[in-house]
Amino acid sequence: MSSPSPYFASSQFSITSPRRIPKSKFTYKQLHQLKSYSPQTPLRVIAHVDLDAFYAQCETVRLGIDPTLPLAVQQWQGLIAINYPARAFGLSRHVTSTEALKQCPDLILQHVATWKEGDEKWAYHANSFKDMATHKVSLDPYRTESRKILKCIKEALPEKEQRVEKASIDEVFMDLSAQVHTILLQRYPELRGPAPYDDPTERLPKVSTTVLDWAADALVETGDEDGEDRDPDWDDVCMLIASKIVRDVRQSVKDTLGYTCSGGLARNKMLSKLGSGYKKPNQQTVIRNRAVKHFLSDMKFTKIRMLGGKLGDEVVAMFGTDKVKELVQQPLEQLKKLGDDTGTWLYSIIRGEDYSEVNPRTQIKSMLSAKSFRPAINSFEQGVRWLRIFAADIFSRCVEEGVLENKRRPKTVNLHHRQGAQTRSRQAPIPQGKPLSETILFDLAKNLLAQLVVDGRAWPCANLSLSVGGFEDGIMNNKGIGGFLVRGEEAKAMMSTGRSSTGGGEPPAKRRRTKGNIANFFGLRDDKKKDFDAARSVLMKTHGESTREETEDETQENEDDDPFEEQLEDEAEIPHTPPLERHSSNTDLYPPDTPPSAQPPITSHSPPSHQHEPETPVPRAKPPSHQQKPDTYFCARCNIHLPPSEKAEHDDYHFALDLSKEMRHEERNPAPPLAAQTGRKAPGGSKPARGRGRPPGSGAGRGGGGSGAEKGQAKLAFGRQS
Ligand code: DCP
Ligand code: CA
Repeated sequence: MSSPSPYFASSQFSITSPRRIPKSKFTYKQLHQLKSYSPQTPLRVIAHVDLDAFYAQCETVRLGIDPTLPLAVQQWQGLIAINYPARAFGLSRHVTSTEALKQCPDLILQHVATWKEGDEKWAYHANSFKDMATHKVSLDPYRTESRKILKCIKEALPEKEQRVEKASIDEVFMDLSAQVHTILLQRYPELRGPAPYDDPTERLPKVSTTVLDWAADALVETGDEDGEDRDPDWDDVCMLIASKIVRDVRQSVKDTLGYTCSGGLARNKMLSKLGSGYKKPNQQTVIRNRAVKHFLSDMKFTKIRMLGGKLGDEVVAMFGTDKVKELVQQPLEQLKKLGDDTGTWLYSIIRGEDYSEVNPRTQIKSMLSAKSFRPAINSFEQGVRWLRIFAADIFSRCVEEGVLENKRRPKTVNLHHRQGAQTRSRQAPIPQGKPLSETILFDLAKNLLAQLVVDGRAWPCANLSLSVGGFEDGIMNNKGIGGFLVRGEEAKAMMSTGRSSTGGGEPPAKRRRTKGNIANFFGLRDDKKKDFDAARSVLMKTHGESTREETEDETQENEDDDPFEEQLEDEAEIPHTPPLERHSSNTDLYPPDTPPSAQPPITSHSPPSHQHEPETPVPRAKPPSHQQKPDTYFCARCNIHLPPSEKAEHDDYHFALDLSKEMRHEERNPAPPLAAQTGRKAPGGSKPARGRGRPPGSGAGRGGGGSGAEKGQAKLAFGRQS
């Protein structure tokens, strides 16, 4: 709280008649909480700023085009951003470029920049909409503009009283509470000083002005008959002050960079975001506390953050409505059918309660480069070509993040692979002891793809995406030479990678591999074999020359057709984990039984990371302790790590393979009748003995199959489990 002020002496409070003077609804404590950005105060002011038709504006500004002309940004045949003059012709993201031109013949169509394989950098190519098969979209130009906008917004706010969160490429949240607090105290001296009787629960004096000038703001109505007649309180004044700040910020973006944006102001993030989308373009909307109930009541809850996707659909299906005003009729217990946390969160959010904080971390968390294939791609070689572009794309962005100067660097690399509704992913740590390079990224990515291919069912592939994550501040001081040795996890990253399988589509039970697939192992198809061999050789190469000879034999014998069963899980989503906070509302919007906001739901989940701890090949004599990690199964014959649940299938695969070798051998060198009569077994035992119930480690799965080709597997022993 501010130090005692001389102005306070003349305040309207006195010990003899403290309660007769009309007072504010808000307390000194709540005013004080503004200064520390507390989500608990109902005086809190959050703004959301969203660029209008962002990519379209980027192109308009870049090309110096008159912004009143209709323009759309094209990606292949589709439109991904449409400026407002073009929207006046009824254009939306759902139309193709051809249809759009019919609807608006003067439409300026600008294709996004693309990476062409082999090029050093993305570029704007003429007619690139025809190059879908060989080019990959680059959003770098928009990311660059996004960074400039963020910088501009921050510069328009006081350095010491700003809290800005980049929410997406063209959105930011700002918690203006502290800045508003300062301005409030400057402008209204009666608010300075300690609370009467030093009691922070004392009410603030009433606002001295009765009319607030909202300038050009779109003001959401209260819906109540006397809503506008009630005198302004300090929450209205806070909003007014913040509204001027947002107007100035928007003006600064326009003056400095030429972009228009829309703003929303309210007491929390959820409402402010709804506000910025309420009136567009180039406007700002204020949702005062007194207008929240009315504002939400006409709204579809599917427009609320986190309710736009699967969770929203689930709620609609369960309660048969998408309207807030109908859902608020449901008691908390009913909503808890969605789960306790989700139900409680939903109960609060549809009443306009959201206590999530504006997170000022604006640094990049991860980077992703992806491509959807139409038609799907069908070979390891094709996949690798795209990975080269992804690696170049991501690396160039890493360079901008200061990776070369070791300011920041990612820790993990992920490859996601989609086939129909099923997705799978592989993850590996990025070696930290040496400078990151495009080649390192590419090699890791290639290795991950090889893992997927060797595991089977990789083709046709509809989408591949490579991402790096876990960005950390780099260590700037010199490391000893030992720091640059690749070892432990890093060494493993270079050769074998972690595994996390995800999926979609069918429920897991349906996806279990049928026994009939064993038979498929015997059918060798040249194209598949070639593909499998290419992937295998990538994995083998990472083990160094000493193992290559032996593994080549093995590779030649590999005949793969869907050898492994996938352990499938739901497709990954970004987890939503707003802070857990409890709050007693000070507003009278809802009845007293409104529960405190509780833990918001985890509306989705990340796939469990089955990242396998690597075993280091150097020095072999002293393996890291995690070598024994029980949740991994390492196949020394393939040099890959698998979840234990896949061990049985994997052993089946080797069994089938060995059996097939055996049979071929027999075809070439027919066994004497006597041998046949002795019941000569396939390596590792007979089929019935090799079902799922067999003891781990039995049979051919660990190089114990007895075929000559596998002798050298002992040299790969660094990956063994025990
Ligand atoms: N974007 C995209 N594909 C989508 C949605 C968006 O490529 N399905 C890109 C293009 C948009 C940018 O993201 O310009 C920002 O998305 P918005 O949803 O904010 O849309 P706009 O900024 O284009 O329009 P608005 O004025 O409605 O915010
Ligand atoms: Ca936008």
